[in-house]
Amino acid sequence: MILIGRYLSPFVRRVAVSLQLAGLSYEHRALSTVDDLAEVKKLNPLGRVPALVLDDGEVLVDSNAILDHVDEMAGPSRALLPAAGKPRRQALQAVGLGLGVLEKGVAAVYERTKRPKELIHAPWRDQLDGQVKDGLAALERMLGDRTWFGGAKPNQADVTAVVGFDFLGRMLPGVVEKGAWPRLEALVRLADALPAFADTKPKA
Ligand SMILES: N[C@@H](CCC(=O)N[C@@H](CS)C(=O)NCC(=O)O)C(=O)O
Repeated sequence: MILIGRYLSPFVRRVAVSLQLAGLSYEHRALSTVDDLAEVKKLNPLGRVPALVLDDGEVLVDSNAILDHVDEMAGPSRALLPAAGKPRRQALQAVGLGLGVLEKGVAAVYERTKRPKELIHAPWRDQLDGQVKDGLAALERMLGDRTWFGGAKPNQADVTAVVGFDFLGRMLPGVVEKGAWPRLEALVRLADALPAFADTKPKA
């Protein structure tokens, strides 16, 4: 199978990390939605990444839908979302919060980078920044004193929190300031020691 998109995208990276943690091999095609838009659109009419091209040519888009299939391919012992009950509910809550923070962070980046300077709407930008900070604080509380959200080993809540926090620190350094979320920082350090995270980490 072929994973489409650059690891700079946290949505692409969460799929890449998940495939690697599940021990599934894939080819990586680092297409950009800016430079390779026409090619990306052949796979996803929205012109977004990630896309995952399966061996029979079927194309999956949207990281959540892709990860559902990754878990199915991985099987119950390696799936990154717990199968049922409270552990599954809790993991899905943390994933939902992590993705929400990421969406707000991406909107905050676009507010700064996609508009002419005089059209940046400061109250909206500040609201987005506040939502990012409040969401990270909630994630930090949710993690609490645990090493991983997943307990003894990383689950999908960890993958999403790590790639999301890493991305936001890189793209919004003035908002996601160093030292403000020590537990999430420790989670990233722990993850960086694993090949699945280290091999997909964008260069600084
Ligand atoms: N909900 C989607 C979001 C994917 C997404 O926003 N990808 C970004 C890359 S970080 C993208 O392709 N942006 C280009 C665009 O939306 O025009 C997912 O989880 O896969």
